[in-house]
Amino acid sequence: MAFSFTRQDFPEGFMFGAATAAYQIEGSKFGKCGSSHWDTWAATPGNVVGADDGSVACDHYHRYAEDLDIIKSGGFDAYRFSTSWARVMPDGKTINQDGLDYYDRLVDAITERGIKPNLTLYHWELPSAMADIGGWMNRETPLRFGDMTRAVIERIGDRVERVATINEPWCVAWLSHFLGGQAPGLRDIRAAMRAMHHIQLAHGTAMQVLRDHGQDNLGIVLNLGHGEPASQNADDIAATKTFDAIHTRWFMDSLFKGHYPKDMIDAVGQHMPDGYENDMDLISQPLDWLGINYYTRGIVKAAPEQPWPHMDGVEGPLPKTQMGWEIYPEGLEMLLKRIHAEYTFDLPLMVTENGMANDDTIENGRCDDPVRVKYFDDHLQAVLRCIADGVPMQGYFGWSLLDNYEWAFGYEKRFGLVHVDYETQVRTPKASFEAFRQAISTNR
Ligand code: GCO
Repeated sequence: MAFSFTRQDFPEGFMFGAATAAYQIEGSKFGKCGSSHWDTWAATPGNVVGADDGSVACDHYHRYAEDLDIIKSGGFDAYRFSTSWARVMPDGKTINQDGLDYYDRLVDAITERGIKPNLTLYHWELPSAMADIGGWMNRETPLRFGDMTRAVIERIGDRVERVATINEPWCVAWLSHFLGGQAPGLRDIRAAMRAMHHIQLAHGTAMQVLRDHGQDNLGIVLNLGHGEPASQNADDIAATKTFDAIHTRWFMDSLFKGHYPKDMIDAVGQHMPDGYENDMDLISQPLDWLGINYYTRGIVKAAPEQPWPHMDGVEGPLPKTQMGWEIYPEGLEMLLKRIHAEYTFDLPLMVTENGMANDDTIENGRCDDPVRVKYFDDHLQAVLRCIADGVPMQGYFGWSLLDNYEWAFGYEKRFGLVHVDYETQVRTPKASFEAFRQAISTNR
């Protein structure tokens, strides 16, 4: 099972990487890591499949050298990882030296293998101590995130290739405070709007700390929504515009135009924190690149009988992954071309996450995942079409290096290029990993 492309089909210097996140793979019970809001949310019955948490996960805390050897064996250029705030500052403000020591060892081990460390500062690992004061509903939290940023970048900033401030602010704020799908599991428009601003303020605050520290390769990672109307009737088209405001324009307008979208402020601006307008310059300071996470499209229909946003999702007809997400590579192409044309222009773009969950099994020591090989091939062909159209694509990261803790779905959804037996922690590279190795480890 091979891809239809090789590294030679991509521009010189295009980066192929594998991505993970701290809480999903490290093992939060190791290394004096503190409690996070994921530990407590998972402990509450009904929130997470099997009430699973990240206390052990893939034991990357102890097995990172083996995992980095796997990345190297695949010919990948880069490793995207995150630093857990709960590990660096268990009480939200006091440095845990064991935590910084771990990330120091990790970055050295990455660079020793000739791999580029791509750091994400926040991938949802909020210390319980910060949750205690209201988490992203409280303006204090983004300000304290600046302190965590400073602690991390002072320790490993000299060796990382690039830094992303926040992973998926839409998930941090909307999914977690309006839809209730992730920790802290709130379903409240006022909580959501305050979090939607404060997570952007956290980005701006961290950017300032990073620039003051001389960092010059900075970005943010967004899971923008590619929404399509369920029909061409006016209500569905209007609902899709609202979907677009919540999933895409809220972030892109604030980051690149210095204001939030008027239609959303008109609808729910009364729930915004006082004085938010004063933060917009900090939020919209220049980036060096933008990361886009893409998995599938959203199909939107009007729900006028419901309160704002007056919309519902619709299940689409296309083949789906283990998550129930449609496989739709065309959406990636449309999203990247739109972002390039409307917002980013010459700013380098990266696909910082793309991949699929599949009910992978080991048969005779092998893990064949032809559906994932085709998924990656089709989405990387979409990236090639964007490049051919002049979109400055700088890299692509497969999600994920390892099967791991898939948040509210626990460990039953397998996204890895590498299969993990959670009983034995044995890693087995899948056919999709081998397809990458064949395609990208070829010397130019
Ligand atoms: C995300 C997160 C990842 C998920 C992956 C699959 O994009 O939601 O960055 O942590 O595990 O996307 O849902």
